[in-house]
Amino acid sequence: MSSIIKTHVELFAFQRSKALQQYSGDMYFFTELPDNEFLCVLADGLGSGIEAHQSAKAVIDAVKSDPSEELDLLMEKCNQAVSGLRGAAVAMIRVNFAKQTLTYTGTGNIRFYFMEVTGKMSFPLSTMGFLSGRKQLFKLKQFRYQPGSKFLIHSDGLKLRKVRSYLDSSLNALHTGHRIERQIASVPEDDVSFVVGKFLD
Ligand SMILES: [Mn+2]
Repeated sequence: MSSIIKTHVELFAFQRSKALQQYSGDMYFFTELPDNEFLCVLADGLGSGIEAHQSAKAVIDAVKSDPSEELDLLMEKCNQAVSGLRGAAVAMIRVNFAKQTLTYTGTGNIRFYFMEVTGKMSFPLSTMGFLSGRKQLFKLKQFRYQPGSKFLIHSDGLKLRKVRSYLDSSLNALHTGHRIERQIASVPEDDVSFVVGKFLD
């Protein structure tokens, strides 16, 4: 569990392993980039335990090696990185704070929700399948955000009903994250991770 307040976006991130195992098959990573940008990635290695962890780590390591790369090229790098491993579902967002844009891409069973201050919620579907080293096309979806807009990105270990009710409140990211966290079993049946963000003025 961690909470980070950055200049332009407030974040809350949470992770708990299946059966509280030592190795999580989920991994997330976020970083600020030059040019007033921000990148957030969530990877869910197939299965659980150390082999799933290795796939997720390969994805995150690929991202860390060149986080400024365009999202579709970054996905292809991740795709190559899991070749020979179990594979992974991956979703990533890049935010440009100057342009107030958020770009999303994803493949496999990771969910992404974007909530505007007007109450309009978008949940672009990720590409079917998962990263396995096989050639894929990655679709990008871009949104404009405003201060107060929120996003949620989570692995399939989180079973969240009425997602809207968590994102359309005026709560900050920390309290929104705590509300979501309360829905997670103390000993989960799958690796669980999520990142919630709220854009600031
Ligand atoms: Mn999973």
